[in-house]
Amino acid sequence: MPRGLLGDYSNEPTRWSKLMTNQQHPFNAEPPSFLLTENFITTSDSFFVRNHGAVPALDGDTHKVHITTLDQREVAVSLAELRTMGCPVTIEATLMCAENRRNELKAIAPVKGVGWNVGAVGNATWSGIRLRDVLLQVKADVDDPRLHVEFVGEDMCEEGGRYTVSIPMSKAGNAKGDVLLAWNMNGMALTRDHGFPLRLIVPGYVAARSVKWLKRINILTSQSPSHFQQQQYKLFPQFVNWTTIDKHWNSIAPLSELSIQSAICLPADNTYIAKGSPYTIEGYAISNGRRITRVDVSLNCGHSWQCAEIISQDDKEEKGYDNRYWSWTLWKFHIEKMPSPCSVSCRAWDEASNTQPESARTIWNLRGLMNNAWHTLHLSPYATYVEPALHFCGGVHSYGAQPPISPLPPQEADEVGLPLPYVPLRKSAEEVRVAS
Ligand SMILES: Nc1nc2c(c(=O)[nH]1)N[C@H]1C(S)=C(S)[C@@H](COP(=O)(O)O)O[C@H]1N2
Ligand SMILES: [Mo]
Repeated sequence: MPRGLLGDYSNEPTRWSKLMTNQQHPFNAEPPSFLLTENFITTSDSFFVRNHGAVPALDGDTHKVHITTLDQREVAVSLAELRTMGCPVTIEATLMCAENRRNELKAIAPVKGVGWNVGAVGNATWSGIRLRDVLLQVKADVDDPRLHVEFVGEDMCEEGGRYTVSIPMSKAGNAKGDVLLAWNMNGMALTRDHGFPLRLIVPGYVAARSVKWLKRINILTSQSPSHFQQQQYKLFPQFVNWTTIDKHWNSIAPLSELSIQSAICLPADNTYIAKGSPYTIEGYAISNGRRITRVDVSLNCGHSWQCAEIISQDDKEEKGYDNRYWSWTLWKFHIEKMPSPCSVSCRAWDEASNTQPESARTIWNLRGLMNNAWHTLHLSPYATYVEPALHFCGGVHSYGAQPPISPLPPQEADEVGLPLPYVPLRKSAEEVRVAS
């Protein structure tokens, strides 16, 4: 089989050994959580990788992007030509996969797909030109909110066909949408895993829309009909299962903007911290471009909260009242005397006073997407525990692809009065008091 075709993984790039592999083929990996908060800008090597097929081997000198307009004109532009189609810009933006924190949903009831801890997120600088400039050059009507722009990657995906999605023109052609055709990540040419030689960056949207190895741009009058737009990244209600899903594909909107999210990166879950010792908890928070105004931390399952300290936030540019805080916010919370064993929870707030739901159980969905529940860790009373991140560095852990398994059928769910098998995630105040 020639290289780079479906199922042929013989020409994958070399990867950083500390990435934790969630799936080998196609490659899906995230950094150990404690590395995420080390830097405001995530290094390209430690940035999570979410691939749907083998990584294409492309030549930046000969690569062309094909643009098809509404009236079916097609232009093929080389990367050198593309660079002259607009002013070069650099933005800082966080990419977060809609599958981030899927493992917590898997722990509640089976979910189809690769498992992720809290690391399917990273913040980088991206340099390129604005998509709007290119759309204007090909005379697309950037002010027509009914239009959509479709993007096709070079990669052949295991799901079938090339990776293809779309975004609405109201984002693609918006001067303040900051959608980029990017060739650099953190000041260097994109690495192969992150889309060399050209990728789309759609800040504030689920990272599934930031198409890598960009091959085609098509102006459409409706959303892309592709599998990735119409099926893979949809948030279904809890009662939808794999038997009934066919009735629901059309009524559910594809994911677009991110919701508000925060997670604890340090310590890892189940870490042992000696009772009474000082400890500084760290984590990230991100919303869909809205500024994070506050992060709360609770040591008693949400019975009371304190405010974390913001350590870095995207404030270098004058943002005014535009919701363009595309980068994550990093925060820390110092505890003088750790009441170990205990639990630690976090939740973020943004400028629109959006905050996160209390429990992952209430937002479980069969694809395991968009888990933004309070992030709660349990700190172990035992000193023998090995931090999983260290334990698994470079190794493959066992969250491989899962067969489709249905949650409780709706009628059974009704009988128990709950949408899902009940897993008590919260301890009562009394249990917490007794344990500490
Ligand atoms: N061509 C192509 N683009 C793609 C993907 C892909 O598999 N192929 N995966 C998408 C998904 S689901 C995510 S989360 C991001 C991941 O970007 P990264 O691997 O650079 O972190 O790329 C998106 N763009
Ligand atoms: Mo994703």
